[in-house]
Amino acid sequence: AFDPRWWKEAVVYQVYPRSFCDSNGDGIGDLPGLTSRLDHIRSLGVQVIWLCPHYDTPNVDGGYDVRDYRRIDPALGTMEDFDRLISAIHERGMKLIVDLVVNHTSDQHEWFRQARSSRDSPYRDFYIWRDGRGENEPPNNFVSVFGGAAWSRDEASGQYYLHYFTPAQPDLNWDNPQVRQEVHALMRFWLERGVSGFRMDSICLISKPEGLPDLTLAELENPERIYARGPRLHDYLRDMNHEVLAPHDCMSIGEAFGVSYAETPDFVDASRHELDMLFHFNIIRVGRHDWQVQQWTVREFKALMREEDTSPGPGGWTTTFLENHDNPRSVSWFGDDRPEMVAASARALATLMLLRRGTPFVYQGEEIGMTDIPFTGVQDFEDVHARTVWHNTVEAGKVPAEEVLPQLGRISRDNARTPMQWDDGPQAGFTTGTPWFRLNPRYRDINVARQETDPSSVLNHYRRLIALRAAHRTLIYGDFVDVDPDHPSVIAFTRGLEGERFLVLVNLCSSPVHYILPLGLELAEVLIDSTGAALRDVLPELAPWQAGVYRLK
Ligand code: ISL
Ligand code: CA
Repeated sequence: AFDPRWWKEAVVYQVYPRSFCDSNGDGIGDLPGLTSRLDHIRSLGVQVIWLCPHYDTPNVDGGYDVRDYRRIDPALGTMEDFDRLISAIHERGMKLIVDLVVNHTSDQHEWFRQARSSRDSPYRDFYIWRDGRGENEPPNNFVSVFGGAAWSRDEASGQYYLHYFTPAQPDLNWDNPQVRQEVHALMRFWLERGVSGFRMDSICLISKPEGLPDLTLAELENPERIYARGPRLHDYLRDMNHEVLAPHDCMSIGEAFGVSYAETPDFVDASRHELDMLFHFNIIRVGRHDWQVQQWTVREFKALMREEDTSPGPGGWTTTFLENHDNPRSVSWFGDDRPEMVAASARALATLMLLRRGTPFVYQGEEIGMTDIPFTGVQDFEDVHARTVWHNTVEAGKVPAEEVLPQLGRISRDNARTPMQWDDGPQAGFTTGTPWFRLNPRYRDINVARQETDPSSVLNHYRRLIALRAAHRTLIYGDFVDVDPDHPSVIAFTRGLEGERFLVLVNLCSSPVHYILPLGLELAEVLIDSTGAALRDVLPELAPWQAGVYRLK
């Protein structure tokens, strides 16, 4: 038995608007630019677009610092541009969801300006203020997610305010009912303008720990685990669902930063009336702890896929993704981005990402296998997280630059934020001006135009996979079984529903592998094979990064 929903069947395409397409030559991607490229998105077969923050912002953190929730960032366009974008999306039979950034606002938001103007301001209690403990010591030892203290002292009143991210992103006080009402109202504002749901930024952090006690040394290792366990979190989510989401046929995805797999059903089980899905970061963060890069294995990756699959419980649903605007390019992290392997490994990753159980999220550029960019020094980083890490490690004299730079280069969020590579012309077709952030030099080889005409390109592989998923309910709702948990480089899982069974097979390494199917499995038909192999040639020799989906007997 399964519970069909449009948002389970959809594939979502994530747009980071500043880096997608520039329409007016100022070097910054914008809403008209996105509108002009909708046919590309539509051609993938996706039904939903997730737009990263489009709100008025001083842009300290890529728009995740909102100054006005009801205004469009003038760098991205006007409200008319937004309305035109929505209509053009609807004309093509697609829907739009937007980012909801309400754990914090910008310090330039009118509420915060009022709040900091005096202790008696009616907005004071919109944020979290405390006296320090003694001279120059913050109220407790909370650390920011980006590193450093989570408190900043406001000179005017001498009190500290809490910020889980940068000091320019003060956290809202959700315990104040007025704050919750304001958030509900702004959500309705966008729903009434035609959006079909929200990706909720840092949403699990909104309820703050009771009494704000110090973190223990162990807790300081992963402070988000404590931040995501506020006592009233589920009350606030249920309230939001009841007040805002339930009356609309919309979709909601919460960023599960800090939430464990075991806790997932509490958020997404349909009977809870909270959220539809979560984004867990265990898979995308395999092989790293904050900025530190570690070894990882395919076995470990498969174990996470299994846990992720069961995490929502029988009454819930999950997401599947290998990229977003906060992480390196998947082909550089999980794949092999050398020129001779980049396309094959991007096809392999697409196959396992799109055919797992869950709503898939494709990040702009992932569909052509865009790669990480080279960094030569700290001056190359735009990412406020990378710069904060540098400040707290190298500049603080704690870790040598030679150790930090290569790791930061690999994890920097900048890797995902270089301009979209449309063609091999000037500025990759992204802008006629000077791009706000440097282009990846590999755009001459890796671009949409070039892949358009090549049937075996990464782009066309995405299109085939998405069409296949849409054509088979089994690939959407069917169960997920990892049939070979122990193999060191091959991922083999089945999807089954009502007697039909498919096998997804992916060789996750750059060498050929001699592979025998687990006992009892026999291929009956090739639906998609990245090497174009015919049924009798698929096995036993798997080519480097060979990937496919096959009907089983
Ligand atoms: O990307 C991270 C660190 O580089 C994550 O720890 C990230 O901060 C976390 O997943 C929350 O991310 C979201 O909220 C942040 C914003 O900077 C991210 O871009 C956003 O996705 C604060 O709004
Ligand atoms: Ca522009």
